[in-house]
Amino acid sequence: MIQSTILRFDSIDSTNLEAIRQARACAPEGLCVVAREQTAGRGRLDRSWHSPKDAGLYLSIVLRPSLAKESWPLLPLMTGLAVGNALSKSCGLRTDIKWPNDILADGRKLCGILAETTETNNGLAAVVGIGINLAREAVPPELSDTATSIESVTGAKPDLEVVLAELLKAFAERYENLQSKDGCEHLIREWCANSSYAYDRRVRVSLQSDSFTGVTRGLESDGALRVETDEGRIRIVRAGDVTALRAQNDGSIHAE
Ligand code: BT5
Repeated sequence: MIQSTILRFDSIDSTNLEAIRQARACAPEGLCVVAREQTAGRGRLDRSWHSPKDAGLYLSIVLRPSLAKESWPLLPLMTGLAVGNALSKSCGLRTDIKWPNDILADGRKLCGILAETTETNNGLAAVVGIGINLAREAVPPELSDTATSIESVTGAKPDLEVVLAELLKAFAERYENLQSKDGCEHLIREWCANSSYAYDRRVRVSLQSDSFTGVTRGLESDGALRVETDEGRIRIVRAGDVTALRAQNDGSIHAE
């Protein structure tokens, strides 16, 4: 099982960038970078992650997975499950997962996950970054409709160290399971059982240059989302944003 050495920073540009720098400098698997604040926290597709001081848990883990390359996209899905386990244990919180890996509470985003790969002298490494909103201040006013924090949901800001310890434990267990025999199939089943988005959810899928609506129909073996379009065709989504839609009595469709 991976043992995490924790490297702590008061302030850093991005824990993912630091973990990538460490991986290139031969950091061992399991190295975990944690920062009290990020000055250039990153989301997917060059988006930013709001990371004010002491309001969230910002961390990134260096991995050197023994998995076929086509299964590496399962790493962020596995991380989403680990976050769910950790928040349940440390805060008694029930969460949902929106494909690919937003952790939601009361339908709002509580945690984001960013997985990246980098070439190193020891082979290709993966870096998995996790941002969890602990306190209300983690959520900027302009995101208050779509984002939330543990403090907003439970009424109390949790102890960062308790959440971190549970997270590293859950992560190590799930990572070991993923790399065991039938680990990938097992992960897909677990993910589908823990996400209200896996099956029969009406969604809008926004791709870089296109968007369409349809109903979710489970995951492919590499974690891609299957969506049945309104024309009855199955589309496989490997990169994109998903928004839940609800049907109105008049037949029109609105974002939830
Ligand atoms: C993500 O991207 O959700 C991945 C976020 C990963 C953040 C962690 S923090 C530790 C590590 N180091 C990093 O530099 N990053 C990782 P995406 O799905 O693209 O969502 C980004 C969008 O979420 C933004 O465009 C905002 O709309 C929204 N957002 C930004 N900050 C947020 C926050 N604190 N809470 C909720 N939503 C936020």
